[in-house]
Amino acid sequence: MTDLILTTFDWVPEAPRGYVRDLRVRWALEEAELPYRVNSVPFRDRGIDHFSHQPFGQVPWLTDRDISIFESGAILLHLGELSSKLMPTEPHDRSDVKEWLFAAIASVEAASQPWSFFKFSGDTDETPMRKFFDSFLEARLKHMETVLAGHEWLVGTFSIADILMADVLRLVDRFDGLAVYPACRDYVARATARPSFVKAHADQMAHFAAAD
Ligand SMILES: N[C@@H](CCC(=O)N[C@@H](CS)C(=O)NCC(=O)O)C(=O)O
Repeated sequence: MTDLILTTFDWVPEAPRGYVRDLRVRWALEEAELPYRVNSVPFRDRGIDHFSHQPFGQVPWLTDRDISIFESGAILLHLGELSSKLMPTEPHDRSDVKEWLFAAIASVEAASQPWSFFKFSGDTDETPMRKFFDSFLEARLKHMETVLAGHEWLVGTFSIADILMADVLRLVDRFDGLAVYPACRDYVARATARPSFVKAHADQMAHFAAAD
Protein backbone atom coordinates (compact mmCIF):
# COMPACT_ATOMS: atom_id res chain seq x y z
CA MET A 1 0.00 0.00 0.00
CA THR A 2 1.51 3.30 -1.09
CA ASP A 3 0.86 6.71 0.46
CA LEU A 4 1.37 8.68 -2.74
CA ILE A 5 -1.50 8.82 -5.24
CA LEU A 6 -1.22 10.91 -8.39
CA THR A 7 -4.50 11.88 -10.05
CA THR A 8 -4.80 12.72 -13.74
CA PHE A 9 -7.48 12.60 -16.43
CA ASP A 10 -8.72 9.23 -17.69
CA TRP A 11 -8.29 10.42 -21.29
CA VAL A 12 -7.21 13.52 -23.23
CA PRO A 13 -7.23 14.31 -26.98
CA GLU A 14 -4.15 13.42 -29.05
CA ALA A 15 -2.48 16.86 -29.10
CA PRO A 16 -1.61 17.29 -25.41
CA ARG A 17 -0.56 13.67 -24.85
CA GLY A 18 2.98 13.48 -23.57
CA TYR A 19 2.65 17.06 -22.25
CA VAL A 20 -0.09 16.79 -19.60
CA ARG A 21 1.40 18.10 -16.36
CA ASP A 22 1.01 14.84 -14.46
CA LEU A 23 4.19 14.03 -16.36
CA ARG A 24 6.18 16.41 -14.13
CA VAL A 25 4.96 14.51 -11.09
CA ARG A 26 5.50 11.06 -12.61
CA TRP A 27 9.03 12.19 -13.57
CA ALA A 28 9.86 13.28 -10.01
CA LEU A 29 8.38 10.12 -8.49
CA GLU A 30 10.39 7.95 -10.89
CA GLU A 31 13.55 9.97 -10.31
CA ALA A 32 13.26 9.55 -6.53
CA GLU A 33 12.10 5.93 -6.85
CA LEU A 34 9.14 6.68 -4.59
CA PRO A 35 6.29 4.15 -4.74
CA TYR A 36 3.03 5.63 -6.08
CA ARG A 37 -0.11 4.79 -7.92
CA VAL A 38 -2.07 6.68 -10.54
CA ASN A 39 -5.76 7.44 -10.19
CA SER A 40 -8.01 8.73 -13.02
CA VAL A 41 -10.82 11.27 -13.09
CA PRO A 42 -13.12 11.88 -16.08
CA PHE A 43 -11.88 14.44 -18.60
CA ARG A 44 -15.38 15.14 -19.89
CA ASP A 45 -17.49 15.12 -16.74
CA ARG A 46 -15.67 16.78 -13.85
CA GLY A 47 -17.43 16.20 -10.56
CA ILE A 48 -17.62 17.96 -7.21
CA ASP A 49 -14.93 15.72 -5.76
CA HIS A 50 -12.56 16.73 -8.58
CA PHE A 51 -13.08 20.45 -7.78
CA SER A 52 -12.56 19.79 -4.09
CA HIS A 53 -8.99 18.68 -4.91
CA GLN A 54 -8.27 21.04 -7.82
CA PRO A 55 -10.41 24.21 -7.69
CA PHE A 56 -10.04 24.88 -11.44
CA GLY A 57 -11.09 21.38 -12.43
CA GLN A 58 -7.63 20.68 -13.81
CA VAL A 59 -5.01 18.01 -13.21
CA PRO A 60 -2.71 16.94 -11.69
CA TRP A 61 -3.08 16.65 -7.98
CA LEU A 62 -1.28 14.42 -5.50
CA THR A 63 -2.43 12.98 -2.22
CA ASP A 64 0.04 11.95 0.46
CA ARG A 65 -2.12 10.24 3.10
CA ASP A 66 -4.50 13.05 4.25
CA ILE A 67 -2.64 15.85 2.44
CA SER A 68 -4.01 16.82 -0.98
CA ILE A 69 -1.90 19.15 -3.16
CA PHE A 70 -2.67 20.77 -6.52
CA GLU A 71 -0.36 22.88 -8.76
CA SER A 72 2.50 20.92 -10.29
CA GLY A 73 5.11 23.26 -8.73
CA ALA A 74 3.68 22.78 -5.24
CA ILE A 75 3.56 19.02 -5.77
CA LEU A 76 7.22 18.98 -6.83
CA LEU A 77 8.17 21.01 -3.74
CA HIS A 78 6.35 18.47 -1.57
CA LEU A 79 8.21 15.59 -3.23
CA GLY A 80 11.47 17.52 -2.93
CA GLU A 81 11.00 17.39 0.83
CA LEU A 82 10.78 13.60 0.64
CA SER A 83 13.96 12.85 -1.29
CA SER A 84 17.46 14.30 -1.59
CA LYS A 85 17.44 12.95 -5.17
CA LEU A 86 15.02 15.77 -5.95
CA MET A 87 16.26 18.56 -3.69
CA PRO A 88 19.79 19.04 -2.30
CA THR A 89 20.26 19.16 1.47
CA GLU A 90 22.63 22.16 1.61
CA PRO A 91 20.57 25.29 2.54
CA HIS A 92 21.93 27.62 -0.18
CA ASP A 93 21.37 24.99 -2.86
CA ARG A 94 17.85 24.30 -1.55
CA SER A 95 17.05 27.97 -1.76
CA ASP A 96 18.42 28.13 -5.31
CA VAL A 97 16.32 25.13 -6.34
CA LYS A 98 13.16 26.80 -5.01
CA GLU A 99 14.01 30.05 -6.78
CA TRP A 100 14.54 28.28 -10.13
CA LEU A 101 11.39 26.22 -9.68
CA PHE A 102 9.37 29.42 -9.36
CA ALA A 103 11.33 31.04 -12.21
CA ALA A 104 10.37 28.14 -14.47
CA ILE A 105 6.67 28.72 -13.78
CA ALA A 106 6.37 32.43 -13.14
CA SER A 107 8.97 33.79 -15.57
CA VAL A 108 9.48 31.25 -18.37
CA GLU A 109 6.15 29.38 -18.52
CA ALA A 110 4.30 32.69 -18.18
CA ALA A 111 5.83 33.60 -21.55
CA SER A 112 5.90 30.16 -23.19
CA GLN A 113 2.32 29.16 -22.45
CA PRO A 114 0.51 31.95 -24.35
CA TRP A 115 3.08 31.52 -27.16
CA SER A 116 2.27 27.80 -27.32
CA PHE A 117 -1.47 28.52 -27.53
CA PHE A 118 -0.82 30.32 -30.83
CA LYS A 119 1.17 27.31 -32.02
CA PHE A 120 -1.47 24.78 -30.95
CA SER A 121 -4.19 26.80 -32.68
CA GLY A 122 -2.21 27.00 -35.93
CA ASP A 123 -2.73 30.79 -35.94
CA THR A 124 0.15 32.29 -37.94
CA ASP A 125 -1.25 35.79 -38.48
CA GLU A 126 1.33 38.46 -37.64
CA THR A 127 -1.00 40.30 -35.30
CA PRO A 128 0.37 42.78 -32.69
CA MET A 129 -0.60 40.30 -29.93
CA ARG A 130 1.27 37.47 -31.59
CA LYS A 131 4.36 39.68 -32.05
CA PHE A 132 4.11 40.65 -28.39
CA PHE A 133 4.17 37.00 -27.26
CA ASP A 134 7.02 36.16 -29.66
CA SER A 135 9.17 38.89 -28.13
CA PHE A 136 8.03 38.12 -24.56
CA LEU A 137 9.29 34.55 -24.99
CA GLU A 138 12.48 35.68 -26.73
CA ALA A 139 13.23 37.98 -23.77
CA ARG A 140 13.14 34.97 -21.44
CA LEU A 141 14.91 32.46 -23.69
CA LYS A 142 17.91 34.64 -24.45
CA HIS A 143 18.65 34.83 -20.71
CA MET A 144 18.00 31.11 -20.18
CA GLU A 145 20.50 30.48 -22.96
CA THR A 146 23.16 32.38 -20.97
CA VAL A 147 22.24 30.62 -17.73
CA LEU A 148 22.34 27.14 -19.27
CA ALA A 149 25.49 27.57 -21.38
CA GLY A 150 28.20 25.61 -19.60
CA HIS A 151 25.85 24.24 -16.92
CA GLU A 152 24.63 20.69 -16.86
CA TRP A 153 21.79 21.47 -14.42
CA LEU A 154 20.39 24.65 -12.88
CA VAL A 155 21.74 24.07 -9.37
CA GLY A 156 24.64 21.61 -9.10
CA THR A 157 22.96 18.21 -9.36
CA PHE A 158 19.67 17.38 -11.11
CA SER A 159 16.64 18.56 -9.09
CA ILE A 160 12.93 19.40 -9.24
CA ALA A 161 13.93 22.78 -10.70
CA ASP A 162 15.27 20.93 -13.75
CA ILE A 163 12.12 18.82 -14.03
CA LEU A 164 10.01 21.95 -14.21
CA MET A 165 12.33 24.06 -16.39
CA ALA A 166 13.02 21.21 -18.83
CA ASP A 167 9.32 20.41 -19.10
CA VAL A 168 8.50 24.06 -19.81
CA LEU A 169 11.26 24.34 -22.45
CA ARG A 170 10.28 20.97 -23.95
CA LEU A 171 6.95 22.40 -25.07
CA VAL A 172 8.75 25.32 -26.74
CA ASP A 173 11.04 22.80 -28.46
CA ARG A 174 8.00 20.89 -29.70
CA PHE A 175 7.18 23.90 -31.89
CA ASP A 176 10.83 24.48 -32.84
CA GLY A 177 11.08 27.53 -30.60
CA LEU A 178 14.56 26.60 -29.37
CA ALA A 179 16.14 26.57 -32.86
CA VAL A 180 18.42 29.53 -32.09
CA TYR A 181 19.02 28.55 -28.44
CA PRO A 182 21.43 25.56 -28.57
CA ALA A 183 22.16 25.49 -24.83
CA CYS A 184 18.42 25.34 -24.06
CA ARG A 185 17.94 22.63 -26.68
CA ASP A 186 20.84 20.55 -25.34
CA TYR A 187 19.51 20.96 -21.79
CA VAL A 188 16.10 19.61 -22.84
CA ALA A 189 17.77 16.71 -24.67
CA ARG A 190 19.90 15.91 -21.60
CA ALA A 191 16.96 16.05 -19.21
CA THR A 192 14.62 14.00 -21.38
CA ALA A 193 17.28 11.31 -21.92
CA ARG A 194 17.06 10.43 -18.23
CA PRO A 195 15.46 6.99 -17.68
CA SER A 196 13.01 8.58 -15.22
CA PHE A 197 11.64 10.89 -17.95
CA VAL A 198 11.53 8.11 -20.54
CA LYS A 199 9.48 5.94 -18.16
CA ALA A 200 7.19 8.79 -17.06
CA HIS A 201 6.50 9.76 -20.68
CA ALA A 202 5.84 6.17 -21.79
CA ASP A 203 3.52 5.64 -18.81
CA GLN A 204 1.51 8.78 -19.59
CA MET A 205 1.15 7.81 -23.26
CA ALA A 206 0.05 4.28 -22.29
CA HIS A 207 -2.40 5.65 -19.68
CA PHE A 208 -4.29 7.79 -22.22
CA ALA A 209 -4.03 5.22 -25.02
CA ALA A 210 -5.68 2.63 -22.76
CA ALA A 211 -8.83 4.78 -22.66
CA ASP A 212 -9.15 5.24 -26.48
N1 LIG B 1 -0.83 25.60 -13.03
C1 LIG B 1 -1.40 24.27 -13.09
C2 LIG B 1 -1.91 24.07 -14.50
C3 LIG B 1 -2.66 22.77 -14.62
C4 LIG B 1 -3.11 22.55 -16.06
O1 LIG B 1 -3.05 23.45 -16.91
N2 LIG B 1 -3.59 21.35 -16.28
C5 LIG B 1 -4.10 21.00 -17.60
C6 LIG B 1 -3.45 19.69 -18.05
S1 LIG B 1 -1.73 19.95 -18.33
C7 LIG B 1 -5.59 20.77 -17.49
O2 LIG B 1 -6.06 20.22 -16.52
N3 LIG B 1 -6.31 21.19 -18.53
C8 LIG B 1 -7.74 21.05 -18.60
C9 LIG B 1 -8.45 22.32 -18.29
O3 LIG B 1 -7.80 23.36 -18.06
O4 LIG B 1 -9.67 22.30 -18.30
C10 LIG B 1 -0.33 23.23 -12.70
O5 LIG B 1 0.85 23.47 -13.00
O6 LIG B 1 -0.68 22.20 -12.10
